[in-house]
Amino acid sequence: MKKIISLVAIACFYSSIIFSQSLPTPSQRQLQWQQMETNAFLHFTVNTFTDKEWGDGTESESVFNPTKFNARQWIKALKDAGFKMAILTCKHHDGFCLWPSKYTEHSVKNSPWKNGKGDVVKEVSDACRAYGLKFGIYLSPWDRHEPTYGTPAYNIFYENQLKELLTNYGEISEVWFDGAKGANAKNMEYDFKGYWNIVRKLQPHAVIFSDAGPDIRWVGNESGNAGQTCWSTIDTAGMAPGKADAAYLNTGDIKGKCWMPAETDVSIRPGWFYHASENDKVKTPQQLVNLYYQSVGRNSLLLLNVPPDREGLLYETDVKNIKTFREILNETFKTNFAKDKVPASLTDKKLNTFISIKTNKPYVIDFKKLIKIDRALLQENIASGQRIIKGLLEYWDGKEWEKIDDFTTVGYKRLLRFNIITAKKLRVTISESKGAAQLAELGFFKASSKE
Ligand code: FUL
Repeated sequence: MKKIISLVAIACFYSSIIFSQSLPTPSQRQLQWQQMETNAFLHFTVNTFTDKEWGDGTESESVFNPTKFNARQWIKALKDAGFKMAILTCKHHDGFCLWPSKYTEHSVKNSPWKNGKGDVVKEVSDACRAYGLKFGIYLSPWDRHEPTYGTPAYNIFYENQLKELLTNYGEISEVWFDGAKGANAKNMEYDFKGYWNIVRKLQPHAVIFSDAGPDIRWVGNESGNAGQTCWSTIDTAGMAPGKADAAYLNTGDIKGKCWMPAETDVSIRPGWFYHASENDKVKTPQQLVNLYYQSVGRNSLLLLNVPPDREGLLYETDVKNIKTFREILNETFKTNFAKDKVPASLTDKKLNTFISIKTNKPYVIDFKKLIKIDRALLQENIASGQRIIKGLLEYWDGKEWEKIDDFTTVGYKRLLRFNIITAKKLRVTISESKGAAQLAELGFFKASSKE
């Protein structure tokens, strides 16, 4: 564990010196990742057929038989719903591999599906390419089937599997290292440093997720809630996958020296895997919209799990709800009332065109006519670091300035939801910031009635 901690700490120390005089800043891959906003998780394995959440590794390969398997149906549905990447559980804790790995017999090659000739990883990665989505992999370190688990030989086994996935399936854009491990699991000292080196070498553009980064951190819960205050910076001392302070990860750290934005992973269903008994518990489009505000709207990224069913298809309710979710968001954010009322750089949807705002110098937007709004959007030019600590949004009621809402961190994106107000003028005041704030985008909207 010590090795991992020092690897992350050294990387952060150097990046803070190289990229900025004082503030930590994102790497290119982190910057690109954050702007994807909504990605999808695909949990699929023997559990789908045994109705479990955690398989114990004794499942027979014969249970895996998705009779109508169609990865293109999954990815088309995700594409239509605006998701930018799909991350597949290539191997979950049960050890069953969705690709015909050379290193184990516990895989699709011994299942009845396509007479053992199928490869889910290939079909999903091909479908992603066909529909223009990025593709990411989840390879559970905790493996309840593999006999070498608990010995140093397991690290070699794991690295071999990682290499198969990183070399045979084209571009991989995210690698998800799950820290989960059952309370009674065998002791196992994972060589995370070695795993991460392999990712860097074979897929240098991929972001690496774990509780403790090194690129992306966990948000600290599985309910879809980034902190109201959410810094993209943390300090990784004492942290490792499976060993992290959830509350600290949730808010990040204003003083953190390491740029490591939070990813909010949450399932569209109560469980991570498909269970027919949960078909009437699929989150509604409105609940999904709430998740968007609570994650992307708080400087995080939403990784929404949409698990395929036993036939090997995304279930109709899930498909319908993600589609409506996107339609609602598109409608809400269609008309920005700030357009043409503020410098073009604030509404051009580019982070690197911005205006500098000094603290406690209110920035006034005069619409010259009455407008009705109930949503606000702020974005920082995070390439120069995350600066805004605190701010205030007010409207002119004809006599004086009235508070609409106050906020803490902005970072990549801050969305504010408030009761509808009618006003001719608004003003934004940044009351605390690490130097001048670099405001990249500003928006005021009237929410869709379907929210
Ligand atoms: C957890 C796992 O134990 C769950 O099964 C799921 O994969 C979730 C995303 O991560 O740690």
